[in-house]
Amino acid sequence: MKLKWKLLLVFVVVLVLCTASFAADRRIVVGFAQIGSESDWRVGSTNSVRQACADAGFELIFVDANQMQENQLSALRDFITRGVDYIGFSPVVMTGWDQIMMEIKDAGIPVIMLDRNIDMPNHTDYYATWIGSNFVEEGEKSALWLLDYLGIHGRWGEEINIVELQGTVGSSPAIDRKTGFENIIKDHPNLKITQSQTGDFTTELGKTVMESFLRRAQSDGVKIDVLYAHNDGMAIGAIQAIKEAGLVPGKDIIIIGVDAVKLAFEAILAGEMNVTVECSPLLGPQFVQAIKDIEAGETLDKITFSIEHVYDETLSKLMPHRYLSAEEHYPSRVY
Ligand code: GZL
Repeated sequence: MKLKWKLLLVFVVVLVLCTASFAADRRIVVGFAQIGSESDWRVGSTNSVRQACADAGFELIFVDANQMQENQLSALRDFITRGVDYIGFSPVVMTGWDQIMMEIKDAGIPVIMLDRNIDMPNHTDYYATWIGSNFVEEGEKSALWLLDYLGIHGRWGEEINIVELQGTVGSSPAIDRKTGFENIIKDHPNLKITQSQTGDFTTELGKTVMESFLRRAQSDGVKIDVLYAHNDGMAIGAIQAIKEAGLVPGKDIIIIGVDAVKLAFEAILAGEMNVTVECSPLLGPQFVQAIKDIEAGETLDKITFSIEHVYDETLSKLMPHRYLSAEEHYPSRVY
């Protein structure tokens, strides 16, 4: 073989080895635009993402948007400017992302949606996958639990007045949890939502709005039988308001929450709350795995649901195939 071909062969081999070495040593940079720290659930979500990225050796640029869309938008634009390898993102509300998602796509940066979702034309074209919970199912589970609970307490068919603490207005969990709950109660005209207002997923506003629900119920002479709170944080705030009004939460008013945070388990064990429908924030490992799969050249499913349960201390004793014991599972809770 002529010398020049030998030299060319050596050059190519060296180039391939250097490329392979660079690729193996390249540290993946991830930009994550988190909603905020409005609830224990959100803190659990943040901890899960941080831990999973640290375990994977990724460089994480993390932004807490304090529940403000403009902060998330500026974080996403900064990620483009910095040329991150991947973007993770849990949108505070569903709309207002069209322009930035097109800019991210033009920049060729894969997006992994976590937890909440966006609403724009052909939205699945703008992210590699969405990982989270089925919020409609969580709303349906909440209403089905209530039907089972009323049934075993001989209150089937009784006129039941429900007040609803909605999550952040315009967010996918608030929209879908309301839809799911109403999907079930629409077939039971004795179950009525008499008052419904956002508590923005916070304990403080949940208490304030529950105080207004109680005042109005007293002035209208329309008692409250059930509280359906779109997250446990608001339910905890409402429990404080109910106790300050001289009523017994969990007995005078049935308390339904969503998330399955530790404080909800503690309230259930104290008899002040009746049920919590799990919505797992522990999505960090699935988030990292999605990045690794993309690195390996795989095409991801557009939706990855997490597995979730319903915890109480009443129906779980009678229907263990459908409901789990809060007492039994409390020690293993991590958020
Ligand atoms: C649900 C998540 C919600 C939680 C709230 O996936 O987006 O936001 O239910 C949190 O606790 O604030």
